[in-house]
Amino acid sequence: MKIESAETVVTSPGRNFVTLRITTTDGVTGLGDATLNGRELAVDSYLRDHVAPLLVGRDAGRVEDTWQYLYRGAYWRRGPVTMAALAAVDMALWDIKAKAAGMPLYQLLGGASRTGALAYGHASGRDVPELFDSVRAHLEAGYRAIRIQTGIPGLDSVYGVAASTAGGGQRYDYEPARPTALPVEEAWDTRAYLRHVPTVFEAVRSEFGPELPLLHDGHHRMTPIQAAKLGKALEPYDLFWLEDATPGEDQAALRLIRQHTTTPLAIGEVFNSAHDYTLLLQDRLIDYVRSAVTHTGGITAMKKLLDMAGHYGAKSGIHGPTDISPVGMAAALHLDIAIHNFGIQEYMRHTPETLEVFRTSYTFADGLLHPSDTPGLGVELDTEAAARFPYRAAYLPVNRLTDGTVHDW
Ligand code: GCO
Ligand code: MG
Repeated sequence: MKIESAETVVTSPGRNFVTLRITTTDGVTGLGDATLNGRELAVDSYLRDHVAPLLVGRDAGRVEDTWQYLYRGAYWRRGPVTMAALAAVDMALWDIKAKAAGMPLYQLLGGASRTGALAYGHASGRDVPELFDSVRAHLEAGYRAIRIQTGIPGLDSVYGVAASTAGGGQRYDYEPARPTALPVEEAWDTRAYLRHVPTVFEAVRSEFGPELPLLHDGHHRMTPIQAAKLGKALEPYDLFWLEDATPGEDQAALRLIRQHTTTPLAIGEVFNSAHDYTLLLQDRLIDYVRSAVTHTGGITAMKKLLDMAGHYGAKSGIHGPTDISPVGMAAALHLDIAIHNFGIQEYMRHTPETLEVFRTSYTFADGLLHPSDTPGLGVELDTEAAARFPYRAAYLPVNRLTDGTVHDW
């Protein structure tokens, strides 16, 4: 079975997605997610201009060989654009292999290790009462683990807080990449944040009790010592994890945080290679691996990364915001079900428009996600629907301290 064509589809049903569709000489098609929020067209070009010509005529069954060919063969390796492109090829080839075998992908990854994947949703509110409403709505929607983010007194708009609570917060519609000519600029004050967050967790624990797994995302904004202080302050509230406490490229920062707190640590959504985790795993500085299948070279690379994490007692927490397309989400779910060291899966529901373009078959019930038993990844792309939603340039916000200094967003 040879690759006959490899085309990209860029569509914007509410937000931008880049999808690779590979077709074989036998007429089997496979899909891969290549979405890199705010830099979509760079990956589209990488795939169209540099990768697709290399794929045509290759044996579609040689997944590992194709991965190595594109990774080592490019000479220039790693980086978010390269690894998102590679991920899309890898997902599409696994999709084809599993469809050809007549099996859901997780069967080819070793079969099911569990009955479903525990998912967490994003509750948020501009203040605590609004946050409580959002937590309640998530519980009603079936979530059994919840991420908590709130507005900070004195700051106008803050990462992770839905601009609109329409729909009672049941569908979290926070989409930070806005279709504007220039990125929106937000203002940030870490000291105000550090004072406020423990009071929010105190309120949530007293309202919702000790059982509910609670998560929080620091979104790269703290220094190591600030993160250590927050981790310590949050210990009484028994977090499932504190995510991205410090900027991703500073691996040694996690050692300092670790020395001060027993709050579990998660990091990695901006990483794109298993090599980014070497120190973190070997020195046991983190508890959860946050990479996205889409940004870390696909299923082949993620399986190896998660197996390596397992050797060091770390678990998976695969990145799953709405900028991961339903194709990338399905790839995550097949891994979640198959691997031994599963931790949790992030799950923000896609908009109805997105689900019109991507026909999914995975399901969510009783707090658990289930990949379907449809052969392959279990997602189909409706290209006619995709064409109705043309690409719109969009940027993620830029963050500044209140004195104007550019800060991590
Ligand atoms: C998360 C992430 C996302 C990112 C987004 C940027 O934990 O879900 O932090 O919300 O901000 O992926 O494109
Ligand atoms: Mg995050």
